[in-house]
Amino acid sequence: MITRILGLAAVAMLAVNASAINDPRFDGKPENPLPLVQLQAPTPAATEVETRVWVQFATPGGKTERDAASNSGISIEEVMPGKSAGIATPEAVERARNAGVKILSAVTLEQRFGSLDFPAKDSIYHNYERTVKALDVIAASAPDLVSKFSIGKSLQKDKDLFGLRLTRGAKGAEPSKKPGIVFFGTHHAREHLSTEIPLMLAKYLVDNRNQPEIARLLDTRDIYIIPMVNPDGVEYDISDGKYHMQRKNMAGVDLNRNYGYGWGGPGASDNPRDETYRGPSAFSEPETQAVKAFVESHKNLKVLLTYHTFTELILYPWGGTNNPIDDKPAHDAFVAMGAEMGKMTGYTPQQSSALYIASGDTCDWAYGTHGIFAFTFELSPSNQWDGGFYPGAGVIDKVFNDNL
Ligand code: 0X9
Ligand code: ZN
Repeated sequence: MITRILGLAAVAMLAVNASAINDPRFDGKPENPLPLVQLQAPTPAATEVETRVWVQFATPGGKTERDAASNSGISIEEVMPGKSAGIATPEAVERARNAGVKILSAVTLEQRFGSLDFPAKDSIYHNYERTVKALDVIAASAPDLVSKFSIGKSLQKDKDLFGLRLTRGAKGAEPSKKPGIVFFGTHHAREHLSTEIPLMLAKYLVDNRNQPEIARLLDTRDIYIIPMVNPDGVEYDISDGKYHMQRKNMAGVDLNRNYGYGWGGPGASDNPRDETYRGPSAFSEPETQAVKAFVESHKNLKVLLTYHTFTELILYPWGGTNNPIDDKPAHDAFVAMGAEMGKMTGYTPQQSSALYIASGDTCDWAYGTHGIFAFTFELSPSNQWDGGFYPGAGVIDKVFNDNL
């Protein structure tokens, strides 16, 4: 059923950007102005049909419209002056429109991203099997420093959520007395770069273990690296030689709305069809349950970093409320750490909710429940035109060095 055909004027809003020419996904051809899609409502018989759209909306009030879009179930992926864009079901677009958000354009994912074929040169990215092998190789290369462990199984039960523990003088995953840090990758399936960066970090630490600064870190810190929290989603995203733009786990839950602090609040949908579906209850998913159990059993964790893509941001709590953290020393520590890491990376530090309000994310829970200094890193690229979720293999080394 056609619910609405968007106004033609919106076509003009989609200017061709020259940088798209350099984007491997566009086969060297600049992007043509995009047609507007007819928004399809789902029919029960057509659940397999891809009806999600890439939607652009106006943000004359900035965060006001971003929050309204987030509250309507749009997963916001790109924030620009005066407008933002993301992925949404047709119903979420309609809800946003009804909430007063001006929709500038909506095109099918295929129209926006092409056929999503997995480019041969992206085969350097790690799927689940290659990730596990890489962890094995790193662990075997330094048995005195590295232990591989599992925090639990994914929803589809056949995949362990593996991680590496790097420290001198302790084995397995049992916490030590040293202050701990944990790095997570790929809560969101399509954000493949967020697997690569923590994986490369593990290898870098091992390869450079004799450099004085690294040796000091391995001596005095307990470092946990869990590069793929949502392996079922990752495997689905790259199945059949195509990208599927998968965000959620295979139960259709946005794992970054499923954490237990402020769960059910704003910016997280209660509609299972939406990109930002929070799940039936807090920690309903095996993947978030595994993270919870890991964090709860590692009281030495002081810092958590969770990698996402994209837009080159460093985000800290709160995400579920616009209020800043009450505890002034903690707030100031977040600001100082964000500023320092911003200088290192070139990324912009800010409170999560300043981007858009969203409840149930990893960091609100890690800090709110456990007092851990928790940051979401939105890796490169800085915008959709430079590749979005699928920026190609060529960016990996630079992004790693930026984040080192
Ligand atoms: O929306 C998210 O889950 C994260 N962005 S992403 O594009 N990778 O999906 C950002 C989470 C930051 N937290 C809040 N804004 N609350
Ligand atoms: Zn993400």
